[in-house]
Amino acid sequence: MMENENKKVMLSGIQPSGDLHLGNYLGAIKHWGARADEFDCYYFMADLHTITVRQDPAQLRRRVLTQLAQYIACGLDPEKNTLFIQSHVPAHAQLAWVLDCYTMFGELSRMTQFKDKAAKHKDNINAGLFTYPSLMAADILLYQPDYVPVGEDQKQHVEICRDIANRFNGIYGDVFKMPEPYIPKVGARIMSLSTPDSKMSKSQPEGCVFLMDRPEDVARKFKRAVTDSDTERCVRYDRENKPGVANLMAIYSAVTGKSYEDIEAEFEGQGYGKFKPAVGEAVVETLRPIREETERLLADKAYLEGVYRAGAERAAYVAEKTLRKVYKKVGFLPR
Ligand code: ATP
Ligand code: LTN
Repeated sequence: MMENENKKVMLSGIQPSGDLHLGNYLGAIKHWGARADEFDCYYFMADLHTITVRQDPAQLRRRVLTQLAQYIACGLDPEKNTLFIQSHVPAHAQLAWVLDCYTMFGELSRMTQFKDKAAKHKDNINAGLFTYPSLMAADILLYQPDYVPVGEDQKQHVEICRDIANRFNGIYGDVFKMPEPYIPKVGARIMSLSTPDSKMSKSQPEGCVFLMDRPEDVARKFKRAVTDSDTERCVRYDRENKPGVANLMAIYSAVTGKSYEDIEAEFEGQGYGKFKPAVGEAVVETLRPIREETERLLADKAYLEGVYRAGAERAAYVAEKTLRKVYKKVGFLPR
């Protein structure tokens, strides 16, 4: 049903390093399910990546399962998308090792995420944190995808993946297909509600709206959202001078489908007092069915187990095929 030679392939993953938030939804997951009939789709929980930062084992297990339930609740139908857990498919770690040997120290040193995380976790700058991009390249290249839908911050990792694939193909012929990052026009970079100059992120819970937040908490976070100290106080899109308002407009546009011009017209002459609760209300209504469906799914562990087992089996079939080809190309003697 799912594997079809003629269909284009789409693949992405998210680390279960915290609870999913509005940025993850609007920048990534929301766009994954939309093309499920047209594409052969693979979406996974990147648990191997998550241990680059210390995790509590029980929390990690809980988050992986919650994230799977959230993928489904956000509209990813397990019948149409292959949903799986990265550590269930050993080919990811196996190809990552091979690709490590085709990835340069210098290019890894330039990765923004590595520099940020190394600065944040000074006591644990481990080798995995440094080689994170070659594991991500393995995740991608195993499935020969056409598109990798991610938020803006992951673009650099998809680019290094292309560099690694190019280098490998240059030596061994056309082994890997060249993947394209697929970055949404609206929602690719949702900013924190409390500090609109930094991106909304689970590691900064304050200005972050989690998918499982109660409606009253979501509403409160929007009412308190930092707007701008300009005297004009009107709803107008100006990313540079009014980053707080621009961010709220991006969120409102992403959840309602309204253009920035429509939004400016809707709140003309009304100031921020009306605008902020309206954005909050629209987000509450977007998140309500997702939260309720996640809770329902989490109560049915047997169903979730069935989904991730079937997903791992389908994913491993495709991944192992690519891995065998790579092993042969580099000269490993078959067993
Ligand atoms: P971190 O704790 O590392 O900051 P995060 O909250 O940024 O984590 P990731 O797991 O790195 O989340 O990202 C998962 C996906 O969601 C990626 O495709 C990423 O580009 C996207 N994403 C994350 N944050 C945002 C955001 N604020 N706006 C839009 N997309 C985002
Ligand atoms: N680094 C990504 C998660 C990730 C990923 C991938 C995304 C791991 N492997 C492969 C796309 C394709 C992040 O969201 N931080």
